[in-house]
Amino acid sequence: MAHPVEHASGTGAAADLPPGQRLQRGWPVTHYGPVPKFRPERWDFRVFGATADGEKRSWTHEEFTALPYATVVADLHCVTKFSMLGAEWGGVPARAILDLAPPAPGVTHVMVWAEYGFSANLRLADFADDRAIFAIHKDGELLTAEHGFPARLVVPHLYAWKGPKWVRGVEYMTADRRGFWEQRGYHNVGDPWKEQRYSYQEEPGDGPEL
Ligand SMILES: Nc1nc2c(c(=O)[nH]1)N[C@H]1C(S)=C(S)[C@@H](COP(=O)(O)O)O[C@H]1N2
Ligand SMILES: [Mo]
Repeated sequence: MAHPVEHASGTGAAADLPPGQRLQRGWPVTHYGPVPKFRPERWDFRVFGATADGEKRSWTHEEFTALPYATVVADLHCVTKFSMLGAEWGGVPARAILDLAPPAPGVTHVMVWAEYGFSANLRLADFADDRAIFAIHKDGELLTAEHGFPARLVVPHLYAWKGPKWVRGVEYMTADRRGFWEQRGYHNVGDPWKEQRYSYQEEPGDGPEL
């Protein structure tokens, strides 16, 4: 079932910057490791873990691009302090994945998986946010390889590392577990408006023991 996503107002004004962030001209490329080569015939997007019916789901690239589509205007805030404002992301809302492959009632968190084993954990509520989207396009153009083609997650209200580029699937979890950067010193929640950059800032309840 298609789920409508509101167009949010991204004004691009510097006043919109979370604390400690600065505006970046252009769009830098930031990631760990090499840019994966996209092979459409080998690509799939999987949902696994604690699904409602106990079954896994997977979509081929062709099927994935035929899923419900929406656009969201949102900013990207890198924890290394640059922000890119007001991009229009087009793609498959995270909500659509939750509707098409529902999680079991006990699911509290998700792990979003990408090529080469990169991962980011999210609270289910953050993933289910109306503005979280598996972007395929930015400002009407297909993402380039270095920016995450064929799809990247964008979670506008969290730091950008919570949005894996080159995504391959989602694991539904009944307990929290740290993803790639969350195991390597970044905050388990990652709210830029609270400046939750590093794991040493975590408070009880923010994440599992390191
Ligand atoms: N697969 C993968 N996705 C990733 C990362 C990464 O290392 N690997 N880095 C994240 C970080 S820290 C940021 S700031 C953004 C950068 O996206 P960009 O290169 O399109 O600006 O991608 C995020 N997604
Ligand atoms: Mo980042």
